[in-house]
Amino acid sequence: MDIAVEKLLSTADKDTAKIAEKALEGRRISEEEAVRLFRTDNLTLLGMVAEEINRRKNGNRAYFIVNRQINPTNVCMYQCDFCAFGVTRSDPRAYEMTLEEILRKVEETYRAGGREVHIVGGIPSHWDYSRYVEIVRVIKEKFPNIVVKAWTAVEIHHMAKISGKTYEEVLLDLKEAGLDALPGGGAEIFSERVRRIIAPYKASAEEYLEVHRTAHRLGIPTNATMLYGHVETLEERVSHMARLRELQDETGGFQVFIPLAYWPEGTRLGGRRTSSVDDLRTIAVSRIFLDNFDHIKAYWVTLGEKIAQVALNFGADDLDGTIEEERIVHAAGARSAYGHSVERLVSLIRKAGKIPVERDTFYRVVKVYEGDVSA
Ligand code: V47
Ligand code: SF4
Repeated sequence: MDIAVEKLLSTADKDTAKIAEKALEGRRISEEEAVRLFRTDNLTLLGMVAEEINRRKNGNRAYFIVNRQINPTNVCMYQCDFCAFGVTRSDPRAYEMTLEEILRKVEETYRAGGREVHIVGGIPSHWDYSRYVEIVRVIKEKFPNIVVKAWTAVEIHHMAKISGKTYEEVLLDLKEAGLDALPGGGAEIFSERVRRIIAPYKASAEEYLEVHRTAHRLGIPTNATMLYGHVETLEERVSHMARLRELQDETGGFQVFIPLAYWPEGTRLGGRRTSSVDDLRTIAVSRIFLDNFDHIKAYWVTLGEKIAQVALNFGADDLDGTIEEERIVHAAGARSAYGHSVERLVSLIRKAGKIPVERDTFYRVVKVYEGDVSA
């Protein structure tokens, strides 16, 4: 064990030290212990324990990907109260991209050395099933080397509803068209109580988990998210992570966990931004609790670049990617850039004291940026 961690453990309160030692011995902590970690005032110890666990999994490396987010439309029938991105069709801000517009964006990404397009959007009531499948098919036909990470579990659930197909049939259609992976969006918080307040109309927790379970069975890897910092309790955060940990035990199909800090501007739900301390606690507790997840993402869009750098020393090992054009969280007031160059991401990671590693969607190494950590 790191000497600094050992020293901190000897000065920490007994309760926190006991849970920390258990985690450092590689034993799984309970939901109740995770809540106690959330409540500890010893943020330094929490961060050091999470980082020690991260280093055992990922060494001194931190990952990023050259990718692009494409949101084909912001028209959405669900109107979740925490979301400032989804609008009605008659809203002056409403847009829908044509297939040609989408392809132009993929081409730009491809020419810039991009490896992944991450496609999610609103859910318009007038789109038919074939449109979702066609978007994937056309991209893959023109750019077979680009990984298509597309459609959240909420979108898959919606496709099943409008087509009368099962999740398995929908996912097989998409896979045949060229789908490679599912992003983690739409999870929000699994608690029924919270879902009724913030997102009463879209897919339930059970439906989200069943879509991911089915994808894993079909060999489609997926990501998992948690939107925190609105009306949920710490117990509800931990219970959310527990359901993901349980499914991961069953399938092993999740690649990464992504805590998403809530941004309130322009939303019906309103409220306040999360504090940086809460952001770092959430990263650290998730790293400690989710012992069967290899990666924790410090999503620079919601955290901001500086806290994302600190998070890389609080248990996270991935920054996401260049993104190019983030719209969902920026609609709710995020102050981070819309996208970053590779040089900027490499510099952010180096200045956080880590070795930058460009990865693909599946965490295979593309390029290791050895060299001066202070550059
Ligand atoms: O599901 C919506 C969130 C998600 C707000 O899988 C908000 O690699 C903060 O899931 N404040 C979509 N967040 C984004 C997402 C994602 C992002 C990056 C990588 C991956 C991945 C997935 O954005 C939604 C929702 O949870 N969101 N509104 C808001 N006001
Ligand atoms: Fe629509 Fe997704 Fe926004 Fe909910 S979070 S309103 S489903 S775009």
